[in-house]
Amino acid sequence: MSGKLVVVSNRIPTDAAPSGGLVVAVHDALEQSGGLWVGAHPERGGPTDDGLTEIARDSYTRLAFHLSEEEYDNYYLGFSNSVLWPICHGRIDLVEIERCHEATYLAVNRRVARLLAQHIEDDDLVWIHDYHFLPLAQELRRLGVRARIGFFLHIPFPQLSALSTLPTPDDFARWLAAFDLVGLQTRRDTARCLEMFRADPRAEFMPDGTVKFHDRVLAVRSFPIGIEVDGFAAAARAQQDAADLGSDLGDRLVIGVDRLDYSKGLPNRFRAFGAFLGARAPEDPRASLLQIAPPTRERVAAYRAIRTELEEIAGRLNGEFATLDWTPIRYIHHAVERDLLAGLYRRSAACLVTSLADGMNLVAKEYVAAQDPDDPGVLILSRFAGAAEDMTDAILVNPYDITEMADAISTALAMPRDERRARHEACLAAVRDSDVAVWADRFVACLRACPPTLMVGGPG
Ligand code: GDG
Repeated sequence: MSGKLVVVSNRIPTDAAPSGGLVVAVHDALEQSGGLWVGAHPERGGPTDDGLTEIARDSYTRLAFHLSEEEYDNYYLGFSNSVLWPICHGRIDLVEIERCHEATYLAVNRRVARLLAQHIEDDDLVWIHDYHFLPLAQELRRLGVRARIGFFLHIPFPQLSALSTLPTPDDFARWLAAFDLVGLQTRRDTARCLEMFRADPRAEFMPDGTVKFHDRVLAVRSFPIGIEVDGFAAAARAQQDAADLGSDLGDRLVIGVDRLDYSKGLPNRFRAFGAFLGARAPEDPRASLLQIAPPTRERVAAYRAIRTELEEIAGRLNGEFATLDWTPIRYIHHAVERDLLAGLYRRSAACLVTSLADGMNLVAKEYVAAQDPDDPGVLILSRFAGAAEDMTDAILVNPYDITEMADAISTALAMPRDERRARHEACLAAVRDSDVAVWADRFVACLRACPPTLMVGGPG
């Protein structure tokens, strides 16, 4: 019998009843096991070396570590989001290497390990989330932690060649080898991770598919993340008429919802919508693109650049195609409330997900869950999103091919109802298979099944 579950993630919910699929799934898993959730304090500048601050305690406890402004800049915006994020998303041209960013990233992980280790018993299960904490297991092992430690990477596993961009490329494999279980979004990511170990002379493959790295053995598996399907569908039904969108959005709505991130392929999406508008005959129905793109990481230059680029494209296309009573692109640069979003998905005849690289993409799953099964809209989905691996009945597109995406918009808007229903049914089955509660249970069960760690330490 295992002890408690300990979860570590960069963001930690501060409200009593957290919302959002992943947060709810982790919350439920913790409630069952009476565990501990540790993350960065939402307010910066608190005492950085003074233990963990309790944020909430009910059926489980939430504890936060503090980041100074400088640590936030170097660890979060710097190494995490200006080195690891672009490397994992195949944008090594955007990598910004600064020695002090790397040093702070390692120092924050070392400190979190020290604060965390006091709370971990040998029979606990420790579940660490995402690229902010790649070296955390190695640091915990150095402190003698013997508990099983699992890692889930929410973003794509980097291509082998991109890893060479890291200041010390060999670190990546060593960091991962300190975990007992490495979970990835897709089979493709799993293959990439195994390819990295195969190319590493320090690694050896065991007959059962696990990887032996010095004196440790780790399992690498895919756990495709999903959403809370029934809850999201119910919100969409309840909210479908909630917002008055005005009359200038035309007859058909095409929706896009993304954090304003260069990995989401927004400029090409806008260009494709422009190409679709350019090919439209005057008697064709008017379609509008409703793009919701809340800002993120705005202090990183690449994020400011993408915002300017999009505003320019949207302005140009509206200038060219708008009429007095029709705005073809409505671009909203702030967050929309979650239930309202569910209703907007349901009202949209098509959804555009055009990521150039994406671990999974939950928007694709939310759109499918939100549809009326009798008269569903059509999902247009990038082949480069993890979601495309199992949602093969969406219209799959190459996000670098503007003409193909423009044609996909026309095809989606003209698609007969029978075909829409058949595609939706198949996509919905895939979304149900990866329901987020099932995802969390699968990961925790797999971690629990890992053989206990016998040797502590290993490669320094
Ligand atoms: C990372 C990986 C992986 C967006 N705008 C608003 C809003 N959102 C919500 C969406 C969706 C979530 O944010 C975005 O999730 P994605 O999966 O699409 O993308 P990332 O944020 O990049 O997430 C990704 C994910 O982790 C989980 O593992 O799938 O590949 O990159 O839920 O609905 N929500 C609200 N208002 C908005 O304006 N309420």
